[in-house]
Amino acid sequence: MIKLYQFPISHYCEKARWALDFKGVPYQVVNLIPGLHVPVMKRLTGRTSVPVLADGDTLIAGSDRILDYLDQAYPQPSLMPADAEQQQAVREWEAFADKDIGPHVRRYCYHTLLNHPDIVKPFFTTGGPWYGGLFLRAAFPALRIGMRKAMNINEAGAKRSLDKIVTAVALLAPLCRPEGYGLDWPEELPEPLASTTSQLAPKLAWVLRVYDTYRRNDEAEPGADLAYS
Ligand SMILES: N[C@@H](CCC(=O)N[C@@H](CS)C(=O)NCC(=O)O)C(=O)O
Repeated sequence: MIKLYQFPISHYCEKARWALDFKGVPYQVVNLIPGLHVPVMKRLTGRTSVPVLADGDTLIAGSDRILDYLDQAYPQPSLMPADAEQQQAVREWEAFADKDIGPHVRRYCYHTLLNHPDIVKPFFTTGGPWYGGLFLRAAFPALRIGMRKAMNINEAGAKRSLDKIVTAVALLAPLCRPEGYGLDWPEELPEPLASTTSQLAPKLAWVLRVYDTYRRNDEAEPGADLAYS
C-alpha cells in the first residue's frame, strides 16, 4: 500500500492527503516526530523535508511532485483540468501558494503556537510512535529554538508574514481549523492567534466552504461549481 511520510500538522502534508483522498487511493500515513524525522527522511531521500510518498519502489518528495505523480499514476478523477491554458494557471497558482503563502501561514501560526507547548506538542505527536511524548518532554525546548531559527520565527517575521497572508488566499486551512483537516483543533486558540483568526474569518469563509463541499462530503462531484462570494 502507498505510504505517506508526513507531519499531521504540516499543511503541505494536508495538501498531499487531500489529493490522495480526492483520488480515492488507499494509503497509510507514517507520522513522524519533528526532530526525529531527520535520520528517517535522510535515509529515505537524502533530504529531510516531508511529505514524501512511497508507492512500491517509487519515492516522490514534495507536495507538488506528489500531486503530479498521482495524476499520472491514478488518472481518475483528475486533479488537473484538460485545457492546457488552465493547466498553466493551476501550476502558477500552486507555485505561488507553495512558495509565497505556505511558509507565511506556517511562520505566523508557529509564532504563537510555539509559546503553547500544551497545544503544539500533541500536534507533533498525534498518530506517531509511542515514545513521541517522552522525546518531546526532553527535546521540545531545543526543537523550538531550532524551529525559530530555521524558519525565522520572531516578532518582525510574524508581522511580515501577516501582511502577506491578508493580501492573498491559499493554504489557509490552519487559520480556519476546518473539520476534515485531520487534527483535533482546540476550542479556543491562544492570543494573538485567536483575535487574528476571528478578524480574518469573514475573508476566509470560502476556505471553510471548500472544505465543507469537497473535503467532508464524500459524495461531492469532483469539479462541481463553487459559488464564491
Ligand atoms: N515545497 C515543499 C515544502 C515542504 C515543507 O516545507 N515541509 C516542512 C513541513 S511543513 C518540513 O518537512 N520541515 C522539516 C524539514 O525540512 O526538515 C512541499 O511542497 O512539499
